[in-house]
Amino acid sequence: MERLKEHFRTKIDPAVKEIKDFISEYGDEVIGEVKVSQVYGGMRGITALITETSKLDPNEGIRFRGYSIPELQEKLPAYPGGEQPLPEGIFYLMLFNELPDDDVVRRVSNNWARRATIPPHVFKVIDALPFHAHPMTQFVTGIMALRTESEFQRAYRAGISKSDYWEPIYEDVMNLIARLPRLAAYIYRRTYHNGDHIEPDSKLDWAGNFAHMLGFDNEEFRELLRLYMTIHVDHEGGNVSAHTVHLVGSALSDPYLAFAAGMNGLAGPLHGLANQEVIRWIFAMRDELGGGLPSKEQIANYVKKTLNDGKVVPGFGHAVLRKTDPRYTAQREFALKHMPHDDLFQIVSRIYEVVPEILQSTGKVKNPWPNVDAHSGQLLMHYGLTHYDFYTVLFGVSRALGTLASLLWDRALGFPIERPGSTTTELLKERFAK
Ligand code: CMX
Repeated sequence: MERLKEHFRTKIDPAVKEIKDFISEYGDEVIGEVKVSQVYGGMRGITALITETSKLDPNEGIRFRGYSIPELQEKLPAYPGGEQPLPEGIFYLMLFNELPDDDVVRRVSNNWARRATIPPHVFKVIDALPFHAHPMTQFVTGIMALRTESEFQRAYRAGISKSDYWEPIYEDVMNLIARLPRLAAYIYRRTYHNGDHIEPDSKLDWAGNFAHMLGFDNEEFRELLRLYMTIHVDHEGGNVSAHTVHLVGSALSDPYLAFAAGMNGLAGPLHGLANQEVIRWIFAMRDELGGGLPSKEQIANYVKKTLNDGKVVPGFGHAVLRKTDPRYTAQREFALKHMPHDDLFQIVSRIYEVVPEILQSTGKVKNPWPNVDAHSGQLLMHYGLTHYDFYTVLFGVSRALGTLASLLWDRALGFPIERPGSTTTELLKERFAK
């Protein structure tokens, strides 16, 4: 058994025991109440999931196994000569609850590089789609085509015992993560570069190689992609993509099925698709105003028009966060360091100065501050990744690391099929009329 897998195996029994003991001691304790308004309101504020990999605080933002983004930028290994954390490191931290050193991160990198080959039929399936199929459609289709490789599906058919589920799930999780950059790069080059594909460079790290296969061999862009792939990994368990992967996986659907389902959720404009919507919205504003750097007043008028038209301002607001998203801040710092005079960065900064006050003045938006998607497109645009319909695929590749690390733990811990109850308005009315 490979070292990483063996290491994971040693973690399972103590974790199972810890949770069993905890439930037997505190299983009847109450951790919250559920109001009628929450049941109608998208279950906001109800804690009903266990997700060990990360936790979101409304004011502080995300922490991965207890570490904030600035802490991880300091503590996680970087590429030689680089500054940004390597996504291999945050994956290791989320999975093992241990900070990795350079050696460990290299081992994860090499492990994924060994697993990265995609069978030819996957490319044929993608090639059967029209070029105008949205990149997220192509991405999910590719993941589903890759399902022929699922070790869990094979093992289950052969009659695997419950206690061994984690082993083929581990293989599927590692294989899928390893293959996603190649899949995503294939879609990008097929759709926007006449199918002029670029072979992987297995000497590079996972994100560096991804940048290379996309066609960006500039070291600064690689650093951006390492940061991007690190900050988008996970946002605790209740967001649509993470929750979907967990939910679908709970039916013992293998990681390919579960992750594809999560990606269908990420492709919604209120979730991951917001990163492309931000750029579309900014460009539409710029076009309407005739180009250049819009004034604060012009931006304010455009925001008000967006709201009056019954639309959302993409990149702003959040179901849990109540302050500026630290993932936004990390990207803003990258921009301040590498491209402070970039035109689009000037616009993004100005939007940040104008939007919160207007959203606040509506009296209904609970969080007027920018989220991760308000900034990511600007950074990609700067380096020439201008096809914004592709942006959610990048988000998705990163989101695999957190959701699949969680899924592996779900199976290792033997979590049951998810099945909350539902009720009807009539029943609720009867209950409270009494
Ligand atoms: N622009 C306009 N209206 C907004 C808004 C925004 N950015 N954010 C919230 N609102 C509105 C809601 O639509 C809702 O209106 P109604 O009462 O008329 O239905 C009201 O304010 C209250 O919503 P909320 O409780 O503040 O926010 P929710 O938890 O319901 O929704 C989110 C959260 C992210 C879907 C919402 O803020 C939004 O639509 N933002 C814009 C899209 C976006 O950036 N999504 C990306 C989020 C991060 C990610 O997952 O990638």
